[in-house]
Amino acid sequence: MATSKVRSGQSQAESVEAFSDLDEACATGLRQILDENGLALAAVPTLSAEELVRMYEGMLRGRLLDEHMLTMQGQGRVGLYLDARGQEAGVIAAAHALAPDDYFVPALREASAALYRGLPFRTFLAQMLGNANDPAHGRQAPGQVGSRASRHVIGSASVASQMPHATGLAWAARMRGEHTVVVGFVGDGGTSEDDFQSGLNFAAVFKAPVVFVCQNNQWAISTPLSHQTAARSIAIKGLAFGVPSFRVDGNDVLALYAVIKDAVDRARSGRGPSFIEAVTYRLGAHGPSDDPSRYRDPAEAAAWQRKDPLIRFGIWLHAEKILTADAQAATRQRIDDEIRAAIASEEAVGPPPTSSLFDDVLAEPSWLIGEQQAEYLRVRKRQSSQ
Ligand SMILES: Cc1ncc(C[n+]2csc(CCOP(=O)(O)OP(=O)(O)O)c2C)c(N)n1
Repeated sequence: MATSKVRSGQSQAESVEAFSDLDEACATGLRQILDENGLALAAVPTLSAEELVRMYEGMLRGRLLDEHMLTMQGQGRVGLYLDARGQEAGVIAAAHALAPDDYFVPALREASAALYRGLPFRTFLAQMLGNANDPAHGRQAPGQVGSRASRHVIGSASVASQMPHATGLAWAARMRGEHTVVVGFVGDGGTSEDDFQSGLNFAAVFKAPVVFVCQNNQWAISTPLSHQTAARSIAIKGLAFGVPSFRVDGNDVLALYAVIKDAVDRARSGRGPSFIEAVTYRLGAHGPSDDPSRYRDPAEAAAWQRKDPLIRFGIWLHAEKILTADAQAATRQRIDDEIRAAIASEEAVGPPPTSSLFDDVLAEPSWLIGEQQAEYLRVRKRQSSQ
């Protein structure tokens, strides 16, 4: 960011801290590489064909997974699930920009990043189902997945709590002398929370190696963006904290990757945080109890459907002869088969043993937990003999 210099003898309060026209343009314009018809308008970031195909597969896996999970949720086979249909580009661009040791701190809809970064599909499902294979023994809040090995922090339903969490992780890594970068997600609704400001401010002041991505999907349940903020953009808020901030087409995975990768590199080299607004749309409902037809115009959703990030990327990959339309259809079938097989296997696994309720509660077993466990088992035994 371009800021005017503080002259010697002048306090920071007296100085004129300004951001440049370029900073403002980056935070209020719309960075785009692929247009809505899948045509490249600007230089494509350096990515091998293999990487591009992997990113496409990651987005497609997220989409298909969402469709299966929503069906299962409707049938009462999984608990709460919040989907990311239409928002896959930001999730996969960020996941691809990170190194394996970096951390991903999801908001509500970024579970497919965990799969992209190595969480086995069956473990993901075990967590969704809370079955005996679930490393958390079914105790995790519904719909929240996490992976220590893949450094995907378990989701928190508390909106915007991810901002201070991401900053804290990044700051801790910095204090330990590690080169770890953290990406933290937030929604447009989350930007009205205090945690948004605390996270950004601390990261900016202490140059924490963190990249914040706001999935501006236009709606926070039934609150439209126009009721969320009167600011010219969401990204421009970052400039007030002294954070380089960018507004990007959130359905353009190439533009998002380019901007997020730059931000990750900046963070890793000690140049502090960045803030990226991904302008996208929540194609589906907020969650299972929400009916968007009550508050939004179906024409709006239809217009965004035409900007679908997967279709756009698919058209470009086909035109570049990286992945033909037939190969895309075959990929869809293969991933769908994988998902169906994993669901069948994990649904056949029973619930965790009831005794596991008492495992890992405390580092050292206590007499109190022991007493509770004995009482619980006594009651269970009596009930099963009745
Ligand atoms: C601190 C807090 N306040 C309110 C809620 C209730 N709530 C759940 S989701 C949501 C809207 C979130 O909107 P946004 O941040 O834009 O994310 P999106 O759902 O669009 O992905 C709200 C208000 C909550 N979970 N946490």
